[in-house]
Amino acid sequence: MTTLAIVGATGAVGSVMIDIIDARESVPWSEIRLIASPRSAGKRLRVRGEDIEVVALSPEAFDGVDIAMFDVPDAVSAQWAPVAVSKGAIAVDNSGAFRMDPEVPLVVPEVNADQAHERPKGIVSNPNCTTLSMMAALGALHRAFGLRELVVASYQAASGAGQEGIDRLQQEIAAVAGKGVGHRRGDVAEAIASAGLPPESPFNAPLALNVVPFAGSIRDGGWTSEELKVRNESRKILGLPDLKVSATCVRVPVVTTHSLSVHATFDSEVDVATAHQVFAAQPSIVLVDEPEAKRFPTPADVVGEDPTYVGRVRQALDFPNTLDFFVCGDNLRKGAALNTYEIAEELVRR
Ligand code: 2RA
Repeated sequence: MTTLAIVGATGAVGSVMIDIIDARESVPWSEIRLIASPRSAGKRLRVRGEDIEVVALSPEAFDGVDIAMFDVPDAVSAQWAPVAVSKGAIAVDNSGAFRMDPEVPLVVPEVNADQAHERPKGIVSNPNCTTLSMMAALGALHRAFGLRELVVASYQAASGAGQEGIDRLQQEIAAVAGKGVGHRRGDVAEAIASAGLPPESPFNAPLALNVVPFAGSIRDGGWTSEELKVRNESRKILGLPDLKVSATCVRVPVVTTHSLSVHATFDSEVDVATAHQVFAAQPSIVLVDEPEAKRFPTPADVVGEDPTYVGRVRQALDFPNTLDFFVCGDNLRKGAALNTYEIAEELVRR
């Protein structure tokens, strides 16, 4: 008898968690409990053909729970994941509250599944979606060639900023569509303002017909929180505390699926054919790399998909032992709900 709880069940990622559970041929759970804020309590959601009532977050909500998957704001996780643990559950947390805690493993099952079983605080963290979108590919290459340096640029979807981000992008697109704007400085912003959208935006600049070189919040030295997460989380997941990492995180007008352009340098020699073999051997990667036939991954082809898509694999011309490639991963699935659920599956498997 194993009880799984979804905390944040009514949110964007919580809904994807339910979709993933629905799509599994079989599940190891005897009960699935849906937990959310008191505002959502009482709603009924269908999971594997059964109507389940959402219960309000409270200590009692964790009674009898074995594994609790959290997708809630950092402060809510910081407060409630330890409560779940005190009630006997293992918390699998998709917030930023515990990711860099040395006593909390940060797990991507195809890279470091074993670490899920060493959890002094009873909590396992799920990485940020930007890091996660490239981690299956990087983990596989690291095993083969030994990763030494990493330079990445992200192309992050609006849904990384939650439902508010999705709504804002859709409203901006509606505001500029058919207006013929984009030829004159400021005309995109004017069209958005004329449509009555508030000047405050989760993206700090127009996202429709634009790209925004800023995601997350500002930190020391001009780096953003997203860029530091890519650096710190990659080091922790790969077990490479001194890995050299430089990241630039950019928001693009895509609803869902983060992409990254990766420039990775290894200890040993690399070539495209061997890298292709490494990617092909990793079940969670789909290789789409036929540049002559104009076949490469794009976020529009990857949204709703579980695997990470990899393409444009090139041996760097001027950097020894270095590959350049492009990856796309659905930020709500592998980037959030799917990896969290795969951790829960790993925990129950042992
Ligand atoms: C973003 N990675 O894309 C963040 C969400 N956790 O905004």
